Amino acid sequence: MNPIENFRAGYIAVVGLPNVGKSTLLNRLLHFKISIVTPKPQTTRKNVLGILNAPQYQMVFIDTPGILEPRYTLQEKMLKSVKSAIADADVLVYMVDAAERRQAPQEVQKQMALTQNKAVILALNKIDLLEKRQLLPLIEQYSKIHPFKAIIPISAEKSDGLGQLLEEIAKNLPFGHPFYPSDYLSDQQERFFVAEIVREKIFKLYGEEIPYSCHVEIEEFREAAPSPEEPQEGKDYIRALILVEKPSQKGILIGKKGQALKKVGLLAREEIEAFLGRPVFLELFVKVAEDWRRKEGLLRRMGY
Ligand SMILES: Nc1nc2c(ncn2[C@@H]2O[C@H](COP(=O)(O)OP(=O)(O)OP(=O)(O)O)[C@@H](O)[C@H]2O)c(=O)[nH]1
Ligand SMILES: [Mg+2]
Repeated sequence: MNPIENFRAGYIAVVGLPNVGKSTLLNRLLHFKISIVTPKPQTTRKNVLGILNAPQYQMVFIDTPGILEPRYTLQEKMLKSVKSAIADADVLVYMVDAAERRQAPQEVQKQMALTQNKAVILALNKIDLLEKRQLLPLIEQYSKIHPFKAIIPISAEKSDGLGQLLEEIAKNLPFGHPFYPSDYLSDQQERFFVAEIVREKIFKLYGEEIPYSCHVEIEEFREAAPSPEEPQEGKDYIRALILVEKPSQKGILIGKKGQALKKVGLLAREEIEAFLGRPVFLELFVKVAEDWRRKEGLLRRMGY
């Protein structure tokens, strides 16, 4: 028998409004923290690819930025990423926060305009915040607004309902060869994940303004050089540059006597070490790049 007859492979875009739990889902499905998660909306800014391999399928998930009405160039780029992920996908997992009233079925119906006639599985997330009796009527309402392939209540956070979701995704994938070697988890490089970890700590440690005005990039990533002249012998050296939009933000980010930034560095280093499985020496620098979120050229250079 042709092996392709029983192996499925395809792209699954995970899409939805900001903060509904898309990145959390990806991390739980892959059993690995591939995409950063924070309580703040608009955490994810670029598509993140995560590959789930099983004997019967290869699922290539694309975590996307939350869908929003763009107010500046960075947000336009974020929405473009969502649309390109949808265009590339064989199946969409459209996620809503079932506990959030703004995600009522009529609202979700409007968002279906974005789905480009793809097969859509509706994931009703955060059901851990609902009472059981609320669920059935909700499913019934959603079922009337779009011909979903399935409506699956889940709790990404508690890994509840994910088996059923995977089953449904698998059913809707085309038969075919895998796209990536079976030991691949993502196509991004270590640098990307390291920068994202730093950004996550900034999202978690600061209020409203700072997280959104920060961009993080890795300027230097040097693997440990076992030389006696090397001051940080035995550790990778990572220099991360944090760009902010205004001088005042630089001050807040750094904090009194550098204490605030130090905390970012400490938390980020711990997580980077766990991620890489080896010790690192992490240095953080802050620079002002006036209004970078609105500058096409800068954004392009930043990979948006
Ligand atoms: N109670 C509950 N909280 C959840 C669940 N899934 C995610 N969350 C929380 O919701 C918040 C947002 O989660 P993310 O995974 O960052 O959401 P996202 O959709 O990727 O957000 P953006 O990247 O901003 O679009 C975080 O605080 C998560 O811990 C869930 O099943 N139950
Ligand atoms: Mg996200």
